[in-house]
Amino acid sequence: MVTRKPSDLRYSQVTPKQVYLNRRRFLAGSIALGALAGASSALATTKLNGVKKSPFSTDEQATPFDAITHYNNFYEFGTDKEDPGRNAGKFVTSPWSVKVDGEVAKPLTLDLDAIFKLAPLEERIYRHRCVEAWSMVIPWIGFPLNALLKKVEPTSKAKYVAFESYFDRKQMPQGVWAGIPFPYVEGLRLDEAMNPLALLAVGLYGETLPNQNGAPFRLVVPWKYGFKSIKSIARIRLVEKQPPTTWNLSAPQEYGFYSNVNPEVDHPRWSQAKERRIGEFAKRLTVKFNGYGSEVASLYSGMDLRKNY
Ligand SMILES: Nc1nc2c(c(=O)[nH]1)N[C@H]1C(S)=C(S)[C@@H](COP(=O)(O)O)O[C@H]1N2
Ligand SMILES: [Mo]
Repeated sequence: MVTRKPSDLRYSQVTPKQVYLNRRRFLAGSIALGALAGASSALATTKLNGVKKSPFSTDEQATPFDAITHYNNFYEFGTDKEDPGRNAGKFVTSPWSVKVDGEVAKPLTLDLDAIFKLAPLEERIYRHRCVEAWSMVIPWIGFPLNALLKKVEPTSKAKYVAFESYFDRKQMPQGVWAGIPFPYVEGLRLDEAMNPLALLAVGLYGETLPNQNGAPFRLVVPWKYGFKSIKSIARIRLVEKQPPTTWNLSAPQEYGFYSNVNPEVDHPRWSQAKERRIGEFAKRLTVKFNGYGSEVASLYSGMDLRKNY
């Protein structure tokens, strides 16, 4: 199912393509497809050019494309892992507009073209650890969130960044049954948001984001549980006070604002000590800050991470 005509795509680093089958052949040849690999319908994605490799990438084996795109949490499109892949195909992500305002000197409204041109695109192969105790390795394409934040010039009052996902109950009818409020909202402390690891992703595996992964652009915060990585962002606000976050609103005793990956602090209903890497059988030990401690641990020095879970 093709949801975007190549003629709709004018952003500079994108070239229209019908090489989906070539990509599928490439993947089948280079990666042993895991048990989750299924027949995937054609995705309306577009190849991204001029992407440079990042030193922040892990050299761990990337999770197969089919698992990354058919084992998703995107509750607006349903709560089963296969629902987003099934239901998000017709989600309209072009044209798109995102407002960046609040405590900033230079508020901005970005269209798709401006988003893709904001900063040089990098491939960042990151570990992803979901709070549900599974993990993946995902070859994202994007640019540091701090490139956008520097553009809008946060004022001295700006202490947090608040994010809001797009929500349209007509396009996301399955959201009614999700049991969480929409639009989905998330937040970071400004210094967390400025950390070079925090990424705004516009693609994965060399192409624009499939809708189920948060097209046209989403946050990726690799040292935090996956729910912090908010999808299909429509609004970004720099604010003075800690903003509300969807999972904390829904179950505050289970999900805090920080949500750093931490094997020492269990979820009240299950252990966080281990994780299942999608495609693997034996469980792995979960690493504090998802293995990114040398880059981010200093953000939390002096904080009690049991209280600030
Ligand atoms: N808008 C929105 N963003 C979201 C979610 C969601 O339900 N809605 N789920 C979160 C969770 S729990 C995870 S694990 C990741 C999953 O991202 P992926 O499907 O690209 O792996 O998205 C996060 N971002
Ligand atoms: Mo998650």
